[in-house]
Amino acid sequence: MSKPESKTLEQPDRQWWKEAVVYQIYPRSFNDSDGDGIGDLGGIIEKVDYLDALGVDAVWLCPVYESPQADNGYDISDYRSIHDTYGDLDDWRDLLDALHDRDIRLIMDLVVNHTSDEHEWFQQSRRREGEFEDYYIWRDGRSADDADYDTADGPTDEVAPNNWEAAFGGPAWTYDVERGQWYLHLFDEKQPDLNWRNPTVRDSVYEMMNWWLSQGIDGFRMDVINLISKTEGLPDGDAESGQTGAKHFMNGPKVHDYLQEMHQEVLTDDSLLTVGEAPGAHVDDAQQYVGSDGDGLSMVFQFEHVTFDHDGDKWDAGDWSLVEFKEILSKWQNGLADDGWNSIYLNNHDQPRMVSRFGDDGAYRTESAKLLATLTHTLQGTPFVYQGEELGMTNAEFASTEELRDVEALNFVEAAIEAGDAATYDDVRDAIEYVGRDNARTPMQWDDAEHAGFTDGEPWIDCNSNYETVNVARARANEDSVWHYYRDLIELREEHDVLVYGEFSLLCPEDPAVFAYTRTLGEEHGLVVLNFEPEPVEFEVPADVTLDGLELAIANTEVPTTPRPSFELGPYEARVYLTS
Ligand code: TEU
Repeated sequence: MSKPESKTLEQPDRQWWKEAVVYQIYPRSFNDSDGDGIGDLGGIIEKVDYLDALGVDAVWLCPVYESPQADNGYDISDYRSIHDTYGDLDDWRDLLDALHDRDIRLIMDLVVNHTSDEHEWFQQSRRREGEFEDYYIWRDGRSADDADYDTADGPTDEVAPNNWEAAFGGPAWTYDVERGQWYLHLFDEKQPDLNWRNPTVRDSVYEMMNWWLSQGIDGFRMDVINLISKTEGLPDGDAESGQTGAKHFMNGPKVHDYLQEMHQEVLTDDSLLTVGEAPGAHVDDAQQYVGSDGDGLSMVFQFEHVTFDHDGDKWDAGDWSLVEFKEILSKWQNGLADDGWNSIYLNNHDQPRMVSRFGDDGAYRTESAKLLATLTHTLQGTPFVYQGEELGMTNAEFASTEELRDVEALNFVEAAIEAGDAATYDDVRDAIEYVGRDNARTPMQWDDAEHAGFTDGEPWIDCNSNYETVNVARARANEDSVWHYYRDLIELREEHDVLVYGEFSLLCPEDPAVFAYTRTLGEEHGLVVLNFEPEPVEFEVPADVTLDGLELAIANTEVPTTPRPSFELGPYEARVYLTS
């Protein structure tokens, strides 16, 4: 099993994971090899040459571990075995070898803020068996008289220990009759939070991580890793916007201690790519997670640029401005420029399809998909390509709740109707179709055969109805497709250090339509100009930006090869000029 030679070059701050483009695979929806309608490891192995042709350097594989699938695998019941629908450990090793044979690294998803309630640890904990008694966060209930909130479940005249809310709706506590106490779950009730204050829990996690490293993986994506430390005493949260209690579990008091210990116990090899998913993290938090004197993570997934229009509730998303979008991304570019590193993404398995969210999935689907790809591949940071975005896959239609699969969406619809905020599903359908997570989980579209070539069986979730025109086979046959544009961007980034290591500088911050910036690395310069509007706009290059030596490197339409001091940009037009 050959492991790709590290591309670390002579300069000390170079790392393969800074120069890499990472491809995210949501296994359930990627490719089904055995006809059960659910993607699997065999299906991924069938597509490794596809990944190689696209030119990606690493794969982030979402969870394939044993799980009851309450949250599609983010509820793990055995960290060291493979969910049988996906295959087994031999299949997993075959995938690892197939990727490594093509110099593609494998990053596994690490979900250790919580486990499944079907994990043996939780079963032993609820029975108060030995060391497992304190593996999770158990508390007695609170007298209803002492609380200004109600909790429907649990013993009469008792409410949950505090007023925290779960991310998927409802209280963050569930009463367990067997143990006679409440347990904390920041997500679904089938995802009990581990007690990270317990050193035995931490040791068990590190032992498991080291085992996976011994299998030959190249790093971890760490699920909600900034939630693992909760405020001592678990005090009530304020009724601030968003998830009640968040300030007591996001970037908590001991999170850096735990991550530094994890680094010491598991992650001392800095050729590993470690990316911490950090909902609610700001730049100053990230500087502690990734900085040279921080916790040792390579990078984090921040959420500001995908939640800034939520207005406290993701289902209210939609009213956003390019000026604010630019301000946020620039803040992160500059905030981690000197010490640390950015991940760059616009969608994933939790976010809607980027061309629908930030572009135009109608008349200008191709142009705007290429525009957004130009942004993600020319900002400073590691681009993460989510399966299907390289085709310009779009959000889907969900005509009824029967077509939904995601626990978050299903809970939202039920709660909205129960609370009287919606009379029927139709009253929340627009919100579901704009930001629901199922948009990203419709099957990968391989060709125009039935079920988009994803499965010979009945897919676990309907395919997007546009698969006959939006699919890999059609895209690879068309030199002008989004797919070829991604391949060209990946190649361009590989050939030009300025796109990886160059300093970012935003131009025209107040321009409501154009996102423009320069990249500078010694004598190498780059100018990126992106029109985020469906109409033509005039762009004036600021006088202090040198155009000397700049040649067109890539564009999503026919444009002059040398930049002029001012020019018109067509609808969703993207241009990248570089010094040769
Ligand atoms: O997501 C954490 C997280 O913040 C998301 O729940 C996000 O806020 C929400 O989905 C937006 O609608 C991670 C995983 O990526 C997600 O798939 C899991 O459901 C979640 O953690 C629990 O493990």
